[in-house]
Amino acid sequence: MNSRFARTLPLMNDRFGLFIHWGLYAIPARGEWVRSQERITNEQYQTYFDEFNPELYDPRNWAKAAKAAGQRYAVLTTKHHDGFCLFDSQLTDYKATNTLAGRDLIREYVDAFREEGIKVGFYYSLIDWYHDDYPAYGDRQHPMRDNEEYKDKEIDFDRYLEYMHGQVRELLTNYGKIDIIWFDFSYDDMTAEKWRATELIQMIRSLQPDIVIDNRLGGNIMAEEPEVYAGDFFSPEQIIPPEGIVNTAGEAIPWEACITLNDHWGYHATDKNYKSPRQTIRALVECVSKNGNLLLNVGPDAKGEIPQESLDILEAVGKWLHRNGDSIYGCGIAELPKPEWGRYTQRGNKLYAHVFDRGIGPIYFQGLKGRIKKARLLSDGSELHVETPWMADQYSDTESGAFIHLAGGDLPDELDTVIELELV
Ligand code: H79
Repeated sequence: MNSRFARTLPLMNDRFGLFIHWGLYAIPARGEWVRSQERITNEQYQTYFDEFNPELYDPRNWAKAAKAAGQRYAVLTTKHHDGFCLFDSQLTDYKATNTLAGRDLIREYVDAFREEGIKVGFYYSLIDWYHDDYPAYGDRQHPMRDNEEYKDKEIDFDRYLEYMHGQVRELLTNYGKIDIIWFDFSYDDMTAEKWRATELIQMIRSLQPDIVIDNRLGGNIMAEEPEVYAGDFFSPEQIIPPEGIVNTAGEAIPWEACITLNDHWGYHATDKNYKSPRQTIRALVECVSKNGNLLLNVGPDAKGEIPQESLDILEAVGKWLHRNGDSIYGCGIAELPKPEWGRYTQRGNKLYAHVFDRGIGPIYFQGLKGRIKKARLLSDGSELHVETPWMADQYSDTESGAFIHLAGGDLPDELDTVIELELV
């Protein structure tokens, strides 16, 4: 990774974070895009502002769940596309402080996650469906995009930019050291200098020199000489890049896949299409094996609690990481190609074999003949033996490989069995 991304390195060692989408849309419980999909006006949406009363909101519970899951950073929606602010902004009345919650919910989030030693990130939506000066009619995302009443409305986009920049200033001034700012998102001509991105980045860097910024303000992070606002990491959504990410010069680019546990980011009452713990663990392994992070999303409900299904998955991943975290934290792409039976991750001379599918007989490691100093099962530390199966020397295609015997009929851990190989 080139020096341009030096700032991003600590976050990339963390590998696993918690994404939290929470706001007024938890009440209709049909996902965070409900306003746009159902063309809900500000007036109609106001009922949710009036009702918002998250009596069970205690971010210490969220932080404990994240900690137990093995997550080392978190990113929470300070404002999503609907414009509602969880923080006590001086620039709007459309904020949690003015709801029945009656307080700055971001303050408590920051305190709770810091308390658990988890890095703190802010999601901030560039798009704003509440602000009068954000383009509405004809904007393909906006709830009022085809509402004739909005057709001849005059807007002053500079006023929106002042508001948006001002809110970012508030967020990066009032809550101490912030580790990540996660902007969402540019589209069509709503990108880069439209956001006055150069100026915005200068302000952000001056307020928070070590903060890590995503690549959704626009620009091209893949370029050899990216714009100042092109971001610190690449941000694929709902997909793990097939080949990892390199720039046009072939250099590795830091990246983070954001993936939600069901099929919505915000709370959805009937979407029970959850990933399994096994899929989730393997997604994390896949990201790390390609030099990426996983930002895994939950959508707390209107009362402020993370759905039980999501908590169960987080807990299972945490149990696995408790024993197998050495194969994730600080690890990245391995020096060997992807093996037939699973994936590799690597940290220095420690190579981690994630065995997803063992077949029968010993497990074969192409290219590792004479290179394995020590092999053990990572989950319990027990040693494993490198062996030469009967007549193996007669197969020309196994000359450079090593075999390791793993006891038992099937894999010891059906989620992901990890063999730690100390290489010479
Ligand atoms: O905050 C989360 C999403 O709300 C936001 N980014 C993540 C992190 C986002 N989701 N989708 N998009 C951005 C891209 C836009 C997708 C759309 Fe659609 C397709 C908008 C309208 C059609 C998805 C499907 C949302 C509504 C239907």
